[in-house]
Amino acid sequence: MSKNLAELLVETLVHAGVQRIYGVAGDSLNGITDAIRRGGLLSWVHVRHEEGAAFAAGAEAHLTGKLAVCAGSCGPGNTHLINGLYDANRSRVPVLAIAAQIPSAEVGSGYFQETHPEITFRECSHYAELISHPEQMPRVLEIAMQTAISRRGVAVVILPGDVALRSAVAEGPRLSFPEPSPIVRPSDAEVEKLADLLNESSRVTILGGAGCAGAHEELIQAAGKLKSPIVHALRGKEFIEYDNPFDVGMTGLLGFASGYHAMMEADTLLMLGTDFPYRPFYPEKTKTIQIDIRGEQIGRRSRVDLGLVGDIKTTLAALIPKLKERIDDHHLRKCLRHYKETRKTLDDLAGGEPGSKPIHPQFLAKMLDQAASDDAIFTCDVGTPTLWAARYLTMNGKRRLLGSFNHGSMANALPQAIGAQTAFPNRQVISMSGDGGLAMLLGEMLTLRQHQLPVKIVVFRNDALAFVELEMKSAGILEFATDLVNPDFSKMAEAAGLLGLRAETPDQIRPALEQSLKHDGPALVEVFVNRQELSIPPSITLEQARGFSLYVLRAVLNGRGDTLLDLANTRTLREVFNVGKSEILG
Ligand SMILES: Cc1cc2nc3c(=O)[nH]c(=O)nc-3n(C[C@H](O)[C@H](O)[C@H](O)COP(=O)(O)OP(=O)(O)OC[C@H]3O[C@@H](n4cnc5c(N)ncnc54)[C@H](O)[C@@H]3O)c2cc1C
Ligand SMILES: Cc1ncc(C[n+]2csc(CCOP(=O)(O)OP(=O)(O)O)c2C)c(N)n1
Repeated sequence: MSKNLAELLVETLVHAGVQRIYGVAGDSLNGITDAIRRGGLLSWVHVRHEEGAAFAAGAEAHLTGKLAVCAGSCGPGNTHLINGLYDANRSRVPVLAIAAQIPSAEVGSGYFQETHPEITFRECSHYAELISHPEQMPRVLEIAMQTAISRRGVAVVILPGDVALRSAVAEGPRLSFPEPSPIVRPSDAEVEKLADLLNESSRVTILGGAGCAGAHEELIQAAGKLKSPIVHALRGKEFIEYDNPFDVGMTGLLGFASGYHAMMEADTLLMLGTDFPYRPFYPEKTKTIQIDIRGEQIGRRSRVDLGLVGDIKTTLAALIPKLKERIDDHHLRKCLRHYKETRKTLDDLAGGEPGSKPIHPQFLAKMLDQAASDDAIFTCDVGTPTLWAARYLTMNGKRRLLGSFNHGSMANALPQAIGAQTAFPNRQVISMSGDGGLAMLLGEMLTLRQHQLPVKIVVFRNDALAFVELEMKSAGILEFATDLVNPDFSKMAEAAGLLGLRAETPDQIRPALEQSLKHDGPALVEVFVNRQELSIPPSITLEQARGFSLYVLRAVLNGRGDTLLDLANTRTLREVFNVGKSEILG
């Protein structure tokens, strides 16, 4: 008997190196789940919400660089995937989504659960096509996989349940070649021009992003010759910050004053593999050079004087021999000094005395950073956990950091941890969860139990949507609709079969973290952190505040969360940021 399309689909995925599918089963997926069961070569990772499946697949793809797969049954089953798929697509990680469809004969009749995934997923994918005929398989599936891999994003294959059970025409997968790895760099003349511009400049600052992955050595060499400080955008943190004598921190509202000023004081800004989105944080008068593998990214965020298309590693390798060794390192030294001071200010905020309340979330983040293993994988929820991860986690080239940094969706951390732990069963995986974020996809705690995934959930419990409160305060709006009446998360965890622990004072944190990290199974540590903690942004000008609605800074807490400083009190801000009064928003 010939195989059916579902079997051919599974065979094609296995042939391409796919190891698992994250999803929730359903009638329209029965052919596929049954083929997985019978084939025994692909595993089915049963999650509790399809959004979790898409986030998990996105995390796997981010960490491995390889295609990861999720699936949802027809109608609501695959509609639930959508938010995680947006995230994967915007993070440019290769994810294939299998969207099952209602019986093919019913399409167009307004049938039970009928949706049109070709339309629904259009905006969050590079490819979304319906398989309605056996002749289309495996070609359409292979086009989808090739698209996800080569365009680094999401592709969706839509397959009606009945079509999945029809006999295949083709005997097996058609394509069999390793993923291409072309060398992409600007032309010799362009590299020459790039070198000339940099050699002529006297204060070069590098802004590096996720596109610097794998280019650490070249980045350090280039910065060494140029004597340039390196600022990173958040998605570049895991690739840039470690073993980096030129590191001056991050920029942006969650960033460091030193990162901000290093960019503002440069005469030439060299953007390497970054799409840092916040325009008010770019210098206006500086000469800007941008290098990106995607031409369409160039000039999106800032005016650019020289835009080049190339892979960062390859382009820097071609550039470095053409760079003159700069002698004057005044700009670099100044920025490094500033970084040291900024780092100290931030570290001072991460203190905690035994028995004293409240717990500063900075302290928790720092404890976590110290307790975690050398190759831990951290995920952080959108909300204040992103802030604390950005500022207090130390990267070392082996650790990884994932968030929903480009899409900015809450509830990302736990399902991303599921994908990370599934792909790397022997590594420590830590989800830095907000209490709002955790509750949003709380059911995924059960996935940990179901698959015995030893993920450690650390809950930053502040009984609020604290990041939103921060935004409200900054905009001069009274907090409203942000209270969270929370359960005892540690007891819920226990009830779900996880180890559940609590820390209510600073001295209880380290023992609880260590106990959870040693525990051979999933665990949750609930830590009561200060609700009113606010962060000090690097600098805010009137112009920037207009362009960046998150933070108008009408009110700023002093960083310890107990004293409200009016922004009119520019004296304090001047002390903190060392900037002139006219620069500060009144
Ligand atoms: C609540 C919240 C607050 C945030 N605040 C901040 C903040 O204050 N500061 C901050 O920095 N971020 C912040 N972020 C994250 C921010 O939204 C962006 O996600 C981040 O700045 C983008 O980082 P990136 O430029 O490294 O990555 P991306 O936006 O992913 O850009 C990477 C670029 O590199 C290119 N590229 C990829 N591979 C290569 C290659 N091999 N060679 C060349 N180019 C390549 C890509 O085409 C792309 O243009 C925040 C996020 C959240 C959720
Ligand atoms: C799906 C989704 N809904 C709403 C928002 C808006 N939002 C951003 S941060 C945040 C609060 C997050 O709260 P929590 O997880 O408790 O973390 P906290 O900031 O309190 O530490 C909200 C509601 C969002 N980004 N994503």
